[in-house]
Amino acid sequence: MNTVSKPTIPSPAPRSSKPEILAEEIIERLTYRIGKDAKVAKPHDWLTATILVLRDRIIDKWMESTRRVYATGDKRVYYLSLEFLIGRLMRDAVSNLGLMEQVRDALASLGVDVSVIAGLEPDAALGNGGLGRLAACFMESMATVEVPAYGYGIRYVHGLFRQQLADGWQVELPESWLAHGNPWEFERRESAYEIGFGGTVDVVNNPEGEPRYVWKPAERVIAAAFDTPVVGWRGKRVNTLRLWSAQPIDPILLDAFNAGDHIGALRESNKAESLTRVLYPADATAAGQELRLRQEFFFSSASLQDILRRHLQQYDDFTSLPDKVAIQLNDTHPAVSVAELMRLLCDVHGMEFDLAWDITRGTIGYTNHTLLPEALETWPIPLFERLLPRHMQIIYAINAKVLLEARRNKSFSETEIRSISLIEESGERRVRMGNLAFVGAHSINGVSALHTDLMKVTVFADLHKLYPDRINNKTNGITPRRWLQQCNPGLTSLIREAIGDDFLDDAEKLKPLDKFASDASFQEKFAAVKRANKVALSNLVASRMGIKLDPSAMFDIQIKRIHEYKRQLLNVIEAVALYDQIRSHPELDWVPRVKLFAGKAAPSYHNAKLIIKLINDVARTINNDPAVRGLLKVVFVPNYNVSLAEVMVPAADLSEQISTAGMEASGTGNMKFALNGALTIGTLDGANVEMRDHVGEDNIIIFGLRADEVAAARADGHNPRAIIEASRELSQALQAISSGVFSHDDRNRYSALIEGIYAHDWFMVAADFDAYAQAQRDVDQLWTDPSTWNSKAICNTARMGWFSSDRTIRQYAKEIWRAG
Ligand code: T68
Repeated sequence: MNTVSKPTIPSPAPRSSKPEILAEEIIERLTYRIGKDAKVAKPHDWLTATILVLRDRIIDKWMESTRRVYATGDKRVYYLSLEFLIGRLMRDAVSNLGLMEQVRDALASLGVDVSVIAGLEPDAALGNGGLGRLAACFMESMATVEVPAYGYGIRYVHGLFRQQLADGWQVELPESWLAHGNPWEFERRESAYEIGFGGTVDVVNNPEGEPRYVWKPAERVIAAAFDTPVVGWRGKRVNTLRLWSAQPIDPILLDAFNAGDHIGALRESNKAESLTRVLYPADATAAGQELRLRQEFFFSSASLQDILRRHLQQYDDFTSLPDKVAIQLNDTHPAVSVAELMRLLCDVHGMEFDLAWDITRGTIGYTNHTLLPEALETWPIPLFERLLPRHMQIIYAINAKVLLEARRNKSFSETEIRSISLIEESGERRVRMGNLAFVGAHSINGVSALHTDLMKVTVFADLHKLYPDRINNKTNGITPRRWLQQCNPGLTSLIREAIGDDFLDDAEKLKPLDKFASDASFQEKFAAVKRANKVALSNLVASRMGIKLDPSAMFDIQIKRIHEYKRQLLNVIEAVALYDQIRSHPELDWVPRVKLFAGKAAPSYHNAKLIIKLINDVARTINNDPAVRGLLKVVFVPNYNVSLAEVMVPAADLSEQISTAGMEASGTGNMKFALNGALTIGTLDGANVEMRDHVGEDNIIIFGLRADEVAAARADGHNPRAIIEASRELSQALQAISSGVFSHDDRNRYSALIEGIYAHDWFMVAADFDAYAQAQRDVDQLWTDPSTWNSKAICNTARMGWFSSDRTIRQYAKEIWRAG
């Protein structure tokens, strides 16, 4: 043993944030870390140097946050998510550290424009849509409301694909956000774990108790940790986003290489690395492929091993786990964690099954994000058994326990018991991940009030009957730092002038802005900010697409994943109907509108891709028709991502939230737009319902069938053909589209798509069309009175504070995690 006593190591002096010092340090990093002379440095070199300087300011606070949770023994929250759609990080960090001006001045003194280099940062798209973006907002809010938290996910080499348009069709290109390195991340070599797949399970009988099971995996890979700091507002706390990367145990098989098998020598290595190479690009559908199950298990197991190691470092055993650890499963993607935590506790740490089960349920919470049947994950038993033989046994054991409980409770019918089972028995036998997550969690939450109510009567009706206290609601939220302060600095300054700074720390303190809704001079300033944001978006559209927009027209925006239930199709059919009206009635005073769309379609989702093409076909025809006289423009902006949303959201006058009622779990884009002073046209779906309650029904345009009416129409045999025949506008628009008016090169391109509306209209496009078109004309009417429009827009901003993700996180912390 080495007996030399440990020296006292001094901590580095805290960093100054004066612009002169920042500038000096930027030069220092540029020279010694990047190896570039300032004279020849390129904008991306300045960006990296600036990030490295900021990082140092974050590290001090990061270490302090880590020390604090060790000292206090506070509960830690672990957010397990296969997706984190974080976007760019520099502006977030600068703004939350309160260094906006200092960094701008420091760079200016070096002749560098901060906005130019900020635009070069890659947009980290480790997610598909709302679910991934929610995880990113939650990370920022957990740091802000000072919940000690870790996000756990996968460090995909390729995030969501880049979207290009080729003749109006979506084309997918790889996205390589790590291509030039990532100055935000730290590799943690000490935090690496072995993850197994396949193999066999040995049973060792134990005369003193339960038999011991030993899983002998056939394959193993290493999960290596990469940490990114997440800074809360005013730098209060810095939490960690830990992303796992798969690495081979043997990087190269030298024997094979030396024997001349150069490709075979790398086979293992390639196989390991392919595990975390790409994000699955489907949202709202279960991927169903083996690699996906491997990804799910890989990151669940690595995260749980890490959590248990950290717990044991600080506490004696795992009986305190539910008091010191909360694990939140973001949808069912990490649901295999239920079985893996059981395995680690029982097989690795020797705990008795029943105690492990209590601890597991005491620790895990599960958030459901969808009711869509095609999105509910199930895995074929043969696949599951082959890949995770021990987990399959554990799932059977859990299932036996749960079904026994249901059978003891005499009120359950055989049908109900079948629907509670973790195993789907009809047809091919499959493991139901939703049921596994439900029974393994003490809390199951939905993401809006309506969605939570529907969960109780649809997917989880029978499990809810068995465990009536578990389902609860946590309506989604968005971080007002990124989605107001950073993306809309003009509006932020205006609000500060009017009501002071309190709202910066508590979004619900936007309320006093209500008083200014009818103030004519404030309305003017509010409109001027909106106009400036519209000019900025117009410049972006002009430079990327060569299309000129008129910023005085109404900007009507629908941006989100392309999906039939989100009904971009309803929007574009209405555009066709309006086009028809404008040409038929040139004498009327049409309100000039720009209809903007953006969003990606899952590469395998045929109809979604066809809808993108339709929007582009319609856009070409309308935008080039002189008879329209510029009164209507349709634009599909390619490659929607977080950074594009940050420009489009502040520029919207009208926000389209028009999903078929009962199908959008919550929506979060809806909240971003309203906070930035857009009026919403929407159905009573997801969080739109609660938005109406908050902003007031005079300040939102609601139309269409409600969720119960949609269900009733579907059950009673809805007759879309009759509805279409009764609506001249709709039948003409559908006729035009399906007969090839917008697709001369392929007249039948849209016949099947439109035929679906006539035949079944599953998404209620025909059913809601007239109500939607009428609502749009009401919107036009409103637009002609700018003072009324602006006052409603101001009310939206003033009353949206409740939708801050700080509020959501406080509710999770209090009611689910009992932390913070
Ligand atoms: C979204 N879900 C909901 N899923 O659609 C949206 N799915 O209403 C809600 O606001 C949001 O979650 C946050 O709660 C998704 O975004 C996915 O992205 C997804 C990804 C893979 C597999 C299934």
